[in-house]
Amino acid sequence: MLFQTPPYTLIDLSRKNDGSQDRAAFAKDVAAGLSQSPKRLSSRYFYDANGSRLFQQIMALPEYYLTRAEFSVIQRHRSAMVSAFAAAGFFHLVDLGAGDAMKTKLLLEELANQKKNFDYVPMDISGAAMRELGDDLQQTYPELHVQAVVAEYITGLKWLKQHLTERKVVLFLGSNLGNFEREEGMDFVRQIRQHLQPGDLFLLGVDLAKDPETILAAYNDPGGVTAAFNLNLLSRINRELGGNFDLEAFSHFALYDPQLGVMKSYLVSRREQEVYMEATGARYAFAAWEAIHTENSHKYTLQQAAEMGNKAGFKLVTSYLDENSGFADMLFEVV
Ligand code: AVJ
Repeated sequence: MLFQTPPYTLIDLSRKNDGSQDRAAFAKDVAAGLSQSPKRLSSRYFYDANGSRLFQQIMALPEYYLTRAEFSVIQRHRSAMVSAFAAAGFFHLVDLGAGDAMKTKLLLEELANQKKNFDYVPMDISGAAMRELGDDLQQTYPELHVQAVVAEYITGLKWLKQHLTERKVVLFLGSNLGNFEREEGMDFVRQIRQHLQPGDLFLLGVDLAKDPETILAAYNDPGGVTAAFNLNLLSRINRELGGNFDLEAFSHFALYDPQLGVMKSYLVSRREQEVYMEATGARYAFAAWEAIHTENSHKYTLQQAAEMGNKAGFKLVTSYLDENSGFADMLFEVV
């Protein structure tokens, strides 16, 4: 579907209907995850309206260094980034999981100042986010050509390959790769490569391995915002699937494995209990202190991330770092 709202275009490739398909898929995933041992729920379900608001609050926490670190990477290096992006003339700036594009706006500002020739293609699963961003950019940069795409990553990449023929610079910022398992992450970088052409660029935001205490604190804030974010998954199941989770009977627990470089989050059942879900008409039993795994946030070394890019068919151009060398935006070129 295509809505022309000059000068920005909204391309909606999301599964529409009445949302019942999405609800059924959600119910199926939750039922499977709660029936298996060990129990798990996917972090992709964190982001309903409430979860997105809580994630915004996380980004503002002093402990959650990632957002500020990447902001600083871009602030320090945006002039060089923009020169690299525009080295071969016109390009499509593609922003995977753009959200409110808080960090990308620094690049847009620099691109506008340097009068570079490009258009902007933000992609996100949230239609609301893309409409807000489109309206917002229309105000700030009335001259900028924006094509906002509402889609899941792979659908968006396919659309890109089919519809945009000129040079592309793809951004995948915010350590969003971290939620994938190592193998899945590798696979995803390969997918990105397969939807690009030689000469195209890929900028990957990577949270680097660092002091385990620093990492742990970012996912275990004393004010309990991260706990609320994690527990929202259970509230969402209550709201959308007719669950009867008692939120008082579960606690957020986070741990970092410094050898695997992975931050893991859990919801721990504080007592033996049963939870009922209307959507499946089934009950799910929890032993006392049984945990549900809800999220992985993988951390990489520069070497690991470079190797991943190389294996996928990219060549590392350069790594832009923040002042503490804790976060990298790594620029890859398709070979
Ligand atoms: C949005 C996936 C980058 O893993 O750091 C923040 C999500 N989870 N606190 C991350 C998150 C708990 C975040 N990402």
